[in-house]
Order: sequence, then structure tokens, then C-alpha cells
Amino acid sequence: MMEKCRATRRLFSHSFKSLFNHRSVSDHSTLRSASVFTHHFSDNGQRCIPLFQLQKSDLLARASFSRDYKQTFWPPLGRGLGGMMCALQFRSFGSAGTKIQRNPSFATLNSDDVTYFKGVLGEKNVVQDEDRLEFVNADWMHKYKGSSRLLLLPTTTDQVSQILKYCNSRHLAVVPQGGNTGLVGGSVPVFDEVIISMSSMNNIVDFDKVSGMLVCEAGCILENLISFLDNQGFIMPLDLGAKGSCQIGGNVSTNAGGLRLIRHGSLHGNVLGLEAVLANGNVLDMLGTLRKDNTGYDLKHLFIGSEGSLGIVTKVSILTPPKLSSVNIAFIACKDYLSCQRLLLEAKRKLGEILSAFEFWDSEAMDLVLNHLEGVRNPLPPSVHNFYVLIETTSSDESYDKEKLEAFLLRSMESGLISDGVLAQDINQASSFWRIREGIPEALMRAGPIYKYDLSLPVENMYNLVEEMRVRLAQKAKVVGYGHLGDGNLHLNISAPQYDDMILAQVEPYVYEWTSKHRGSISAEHGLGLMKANEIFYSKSHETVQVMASIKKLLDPNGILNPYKVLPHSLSTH
Ligand code: FAD
Ligand code: 2HG
Ligand code: ZN
Repeated sequence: MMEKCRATRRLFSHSFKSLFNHRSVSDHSTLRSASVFTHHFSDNGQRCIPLFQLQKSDLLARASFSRDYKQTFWPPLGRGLGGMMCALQFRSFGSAGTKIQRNPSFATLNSDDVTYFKGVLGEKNVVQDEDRLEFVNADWMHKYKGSSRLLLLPTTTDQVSQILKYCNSRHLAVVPQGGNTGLVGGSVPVFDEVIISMSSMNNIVDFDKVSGMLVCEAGCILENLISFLDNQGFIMPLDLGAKGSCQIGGNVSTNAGGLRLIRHGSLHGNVLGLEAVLANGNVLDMLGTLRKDNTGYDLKHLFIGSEGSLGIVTKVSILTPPKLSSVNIAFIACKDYLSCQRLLLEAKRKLGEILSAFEFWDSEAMDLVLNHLEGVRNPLPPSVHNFYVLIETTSSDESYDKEKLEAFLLRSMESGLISDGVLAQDINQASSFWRIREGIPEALMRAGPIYKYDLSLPVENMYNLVEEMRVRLAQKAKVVGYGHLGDGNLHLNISAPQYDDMILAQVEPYVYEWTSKHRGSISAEHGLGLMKANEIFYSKSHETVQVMASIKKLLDPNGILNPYKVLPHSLSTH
């Protein structure tokens, strides 16, 4: 054990291992020319030791690590968004077709309402302070902004029930809010809806170390759950760049996908039960922890991904996998999209059960990250690479995992699928690789106004859309493509100098039509929110949407829960 620790420390000081040099181990002619690549540097500027200079024993002792580092990123929502807006009859937003009329059947908040809420929640959990309201009225992108005059902070399910029962009887519209990291305008009011924040319901209710079953309140921040589980030797089956702020209730309500879906599957599989409060205040206790339960309709699925439009999720039970000891991460450059695609296919075939992430981004995304995020640097030597891929493997057997990954990387370099790459040698390097990938949304935000499209598409033609958009927009905006390649999920982002109707007209409905034509989905993982409520028909038939509207009507007859979101306005206004 001591031997192993020493070897591990020694290796850590060697920084990144160049895959290019790695290839040279088996090829001496390449070895000589590869030595020019010894200028790969570590984060702290240390020179890398090329792989061929290491001893075999070093290689075998190369450290694996768990990704239990802390995510440091979380930009708080900026202040200075302008003064509060009074309730308007019409609102329009930076997406086509979202000029909306306030539903006249909704009541307007009065002082009796506030008195009632104070009676239920106590004075301090009923917030009317303008600064605090400004913060919760605006979304993470500063693109959607409501004009709510009231923020409620319930601490128990019973309080949520009393609030909703009252709002329903008064026809007061509400918007449930988690960490407010949503990217489709779903988490903020459109007009003057009362904001119900779940932040104060943040207790872990139970954790079963044998089954890995976690039961917790909806307001638990994802990163806190990750840390809690790490101490217990488990992991969350879900991870995403917004983990420092998003809440498990928000994750469940958006059916968030994230960085590990390729390994653990969607929340429809991992969430085994939940508790939700309906618009009339009834509490649905579906907080089961059984893996198998075929008694009637599995109603919890209605609340997974319905974005707060059918009820407020108050508790969640979620199956968590054990933490495995060996995690390895490769940061790879590819010359073209076809190589990324082929690499994915090979990774699925050759890495199979140990593959835990396969992410890709293009050089435009990389440039944005390097230009807008402090302290981030490209671990590869400056060279023209069109695409980058991050591959992570996780297993319980260090040598097996490493052997498999290294063999795969070597073969992929030999066949030309990989142009260059490095393997993380310690947790800091792993963290810095992930920082590049996870930092893309933040870098885009810093670059200025942004149009976001979150699409499921067949992998083979996914990137054609990015290229077509570049042609359509000429030099008017920067078109960026990245995402969860392993899940067929493209994040198409258009970064513009300003929000501009001319640009928007070039983008919408073209992107939706293109996606529909290729039998994709216009929302892979972010939801429809306000942005795409009217676009649902691009991905769902009229008959299907009609059934959705009937379910909405059944569970929320007055339409008070997150109005103007998810369903088309023609079907959801009462
Ligand atoms: P919010 O943004 O507060 O709300 C989202 C929706 O859920 C709203 O409609 C809201 O009304 C509803 N809601 C929230 N809580 C509840 C509740 N308890 N009951 C009922 N309804 C509720 N998404 C991904 O899928 N994958 C990613 O990889 C990913 N990465 C991201 C990275 C960054 C940097 C950012 C800013 C966002 C990212 N997102 C990603 C989007 C977002 O983080 C997710 O959608 C997340 O699940 C939202 O959680 P939240 O707690 O912030 O919810
Ligand atoms: C991600 O995968 C998120 O980083 C955000 O889903 C996607 O910014 C986006 O478009
Ligand atoms: Zn994503």
C-alpha cells in the first residue's frame, strides 16, 4: 500500500501524459518526432514528462481518482437589471412567438393574501423586499424577467399544501422555483405570479447504505447531495455544470440529463418515488423506495419533466450507485466531426461498461472558454484542432480500467481518429478538464446575448445543423456547437453582439423545422419552459399534446401552476 502511495505521488508530479507520446511507445520512428511535443505543460506551468520516458512500473501505478473535487463556478445573478417592472398586459421575450397576454382570469395579489401567507409561513418567509425580488424575477441568462411582488419560502410539505390550496381558491398564479438555473425561462414569472421557492426545504430525510436509496427534500442543492453521498461511498446518478445552485426538485421537474446520462440513464429510471403537492393542495405521497412496483399507473413520471406545471415536487427518493474507485479522464482533439462520431462508436464498443462520459465541443466553444474564463488553459499544445472530446471511464478495477482505456486511445490514435490528447494524472487535472467542458455555458453568457437550442438529433447529421447555421448567419453571429455526444444531444448556441430580430428570423423556425425533419426533439434535456411552449408541435403530435392538456386540466383546473409554460398558449389559457 505504501509502495503504491509513493508511486502515485511521484507520478502526480509528472503532470499530463501526452497521448501523442504514448503512441510513440510502440513506434520508435514516431517516438523521435513525437519528442517535439514534450512542451505539454501542466496547469502550474510544469513541464510534462513524455510517456515514453516513464518506467513501466510508473505506468501501472498511475493514479486513478474519484471526481470528488468541488465545483467552484457559480456566477451569482447580476444585479442592476433595471427597476422592477409593473404588471404588463403583454410581454415579449428574446425568442420568436412569445408575445403573451396575461391571463385575465388570474387574481391580483392584495394585502389580505400577504397576511394569509404570513400566518402560514411566518413573517420572514414571506418576502416583499425589492432587491430580493429582483433577483428571483430574472433567470440565469438575464433573458427572461417577470414582475412578481411576492416570494414565498415554505419549509414543510404542509405549508406548500396550504399555500397552493389558498392560491387555487383565489386564482392566484404561482411559479415554483428551485435553483433558478433553468435555460428556457421556466423558473421565473412571466407577469406577477407568486414565486414559491423550494430553497428552505433542503433536508436529507433518509439514506439507506445497503440499497443506496436517498430520500431528500426537493430544495437540496445537487452539489450538497453529491458531497453527502461521497462521504457515504456513493454518487448521484446525475451531474451537471449548474450543480452548485440547481436543486434536486428542479432537476426532477426538468428531467435534467447532464454529464453522466450515458452511464446512469435518465431520472425516469433513477427516481423511484416522489411527493408532490397538487394545485388544490392535495399531497400525493408516491415516495416509494421500491425498485419494482407495478400497481397501477406510475404517476410519479408525470412530475418528472413537467416543469412545475402539474404540481410542486416536495420530496424525492432516488437510487444512488456506489462510488467506484477508478476514474480516468482523457482530453482529446479530433480533426473533424466524423472522427468524433467514429470515436464514440469505438468507445461504446471497446470501453463498453466502463464508459461514464463522452462529451464534445467545437473550436468556437473552446475559444470562448479560453477567452472568457479566468485561469482556464488548453492542456494541449496550441495547434489547429477543430473538435475536442472528453472521455471519462469509471470502474472498480484500476488496472483493468486503465489498460482498457489506454489500449483504446492507442488504437484510436493509430487509426487517426484522435489527433492529440492527454490523460489526467490527478484530481486537479481532471477538474481542469471538466472545467473546460462545464464552463462553456458560463463563457457563452459572458460573451454576450445568446440564443440557445438544446436538441436531440441523430449523431450522424447533428453537426450539419451547426454548419448550416454558420452559412445562414454569415458573420452576423458566432455559432457554437457542443454537448452530450454520447446521448445524441447537441447544444447549438448562437452568440450575437445584441438581441436582434433579424438574427432570430434566420434561426427560428429554421432550427425547429430542421430538427423535426430529422426526427429529433426540440428539447433534449432543458424542457420547454416559456421559450418553447408554442413550439411543442415540432416534436409531439396534436393528439399527444391534447392528452397533455387534458392531464393539465385534470390536475390544475384553474391553470395556476406555472402558467404560459410547457403547453402551447392556445391550449393552456382558460
Ligand atoms: P429551476 O431553474 O429553478 O426550475 C426549472 C423548472 O422546474 C421551472 O419550470 C420550475 O418551475 C420547475 N421547478 C423547480 N423546482 C421545482 C419543484 N420543486 N417542483 C416543481 N417544479 C419545480 N440541464 C441539463 O439537463 N443538463 C445539463 O448538463 C445542464 N447544465 C447546465 C449548466 C449550467 C451552467 C446552467 C446554468 C444550466 C444547466 N442546465 C442543464 C439547466 C438547469 O440547470 C437544469 O434544468 C436544472 O435541472 C434546473 O434546476 P433548478 O433547481 O435550477 O430549477
Ligand atoms: C450543458 O450541457 C448544459 O452544458 C447547458 O446543458 C447547455 O448552454 C447550453 O446550451
Ligand atoms: Zn447539456
